[in-house]
Amino acid sequence: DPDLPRFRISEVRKHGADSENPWVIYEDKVYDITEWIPAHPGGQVILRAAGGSIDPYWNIFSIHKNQYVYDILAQYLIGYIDQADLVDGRPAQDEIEDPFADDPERDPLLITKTAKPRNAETPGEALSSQFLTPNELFYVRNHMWVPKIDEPASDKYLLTVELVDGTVKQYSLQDLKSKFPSHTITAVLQCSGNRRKHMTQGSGRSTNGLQWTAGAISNATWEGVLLSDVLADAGLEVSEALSGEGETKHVHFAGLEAYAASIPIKKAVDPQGDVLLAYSMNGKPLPRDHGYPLRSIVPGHVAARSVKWLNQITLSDEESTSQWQRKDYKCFGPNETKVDWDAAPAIQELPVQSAITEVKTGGWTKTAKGSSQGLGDQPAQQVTFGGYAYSGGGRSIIRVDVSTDNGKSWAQAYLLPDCVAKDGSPSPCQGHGAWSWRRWRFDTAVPLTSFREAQKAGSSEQVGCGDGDGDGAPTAAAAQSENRCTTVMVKATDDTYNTQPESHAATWNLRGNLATAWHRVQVCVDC
Ligand code: MTE
Ligand code: MO
Repeated sequence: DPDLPRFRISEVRKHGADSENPWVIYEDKVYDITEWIPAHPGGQVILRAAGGSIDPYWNIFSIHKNQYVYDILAQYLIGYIDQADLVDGRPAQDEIEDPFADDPERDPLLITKTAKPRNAETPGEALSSQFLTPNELFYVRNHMWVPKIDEPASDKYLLTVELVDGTVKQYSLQDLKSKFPSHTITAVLQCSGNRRKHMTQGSGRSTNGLQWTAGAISNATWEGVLLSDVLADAGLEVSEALSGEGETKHVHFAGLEAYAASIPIKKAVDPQGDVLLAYSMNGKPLPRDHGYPLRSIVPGHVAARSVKWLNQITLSDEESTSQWQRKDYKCFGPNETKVDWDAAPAIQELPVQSAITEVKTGGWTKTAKGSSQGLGDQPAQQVTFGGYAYSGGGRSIIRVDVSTDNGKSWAQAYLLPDCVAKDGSPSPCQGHGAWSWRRWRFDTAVPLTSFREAQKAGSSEQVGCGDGDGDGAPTAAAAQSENRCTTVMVKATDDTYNTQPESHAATWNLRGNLATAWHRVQVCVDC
């Protein structure tokens, strides 16, 4: 409609989130979205774009690239951007806001997968050198920008709790801290996509999602209040909920930037479940990247349920309708490439997992005469390796098996006593389940023949490594020649005797979720 008015961008800016009539720009058009806000499925989040261009937000929420969404927007058209503010028919680039402009600074040691939104994994060394991952090295998985909240969180930040009957109660951060006893647990968060890259490589099939290696997992101590205490205060009949009767079947968590997910009520009110509304991480206020000022922590479950920047809890008879609940975090058979999302349950408790995060080669030694490998008196390479093992649902790790000869023989790794009680029994560290990972180490001397055999693979070629002085260890000169490699691998078993699958091909799924096959790493020597 050419008769509609033209607006300068400076005029649109006055119609930001706090104004009576929020406007947005899409391409060269101006819309008054006042009436759309209450009806918008993402709720108030559309206000994030108010006073500016909606394009960069819609690039994040790809769901909007749909004709029906443009049709809705068309109803709110009020005019066009003034010619003076257009370059090639679009608002000048520097007038378009960067949704990520307020994101926090991050530690350069994190391994960045995508910068906007921020997705970064914990470096291998930091995964196993400490039991608790330092806050600044804890992996980051953001679907959108990091909401900006005044620090310290004022009473402007409110958590809203809504029961099935529509009753609403609100809590400031101060209310939560003063009304309810604090509770501390140590728990792993693991993304359902952890090790997705291993699945892609191991199966030789592509997967849809961030190609994480073994660092989309971290462990921290969380302090907060029990979700069940808050739900009881808000009016939920906890005993009824526990019995499985009653209308409340799911607890929805929504974050300030529109991310949302849910957990079954059973987990939420289980006295052994330890579900927290956490405000502290490793003794410090939650960092912005990890949900400041409040997040849910659902120990033993996939991290997608531990919702950051939590501002709304809704009790319901059904699961959250968000794509992160109904799609994305589900698995299917390796043959299923066109899937019925509704047919598969959402991932909640995680299966058993382990990974090798450090491998160090040391000096040369000899295998003992009559050693179990029957190789007595062979040159052998000292190798130390370590990593983590973890299982969901509070199940503890009972054993970690390692192989240094591509799975021909196995031995047991040493489990670090991070969570072991004084009487020697494996006890959960702070909490009612084994919510933390177990770190493990394995020191061994790998006979040279293991390296040779792995390399030989059927050929009769004999590879010489010795320098003739009788100890069999390769010299610097011999090391000039060729790399000889062997594959070391790890698998863990939890207290239900569930263990990891041998191959990624067996559990391949189009989203690359729950990549838990034996983790294999090549170790090479020069000889
Ligand atoms: N909560 C909000 N509000 N927004 C998000 O993007 N990502 C989820 C979960 N909670 C997410 C969220 C996913 S998929 C993961 S793996 C974890 O947060 C990551 O938590 P972290 O960044 O603290 O490691
Ligand atoms: Mo995730």
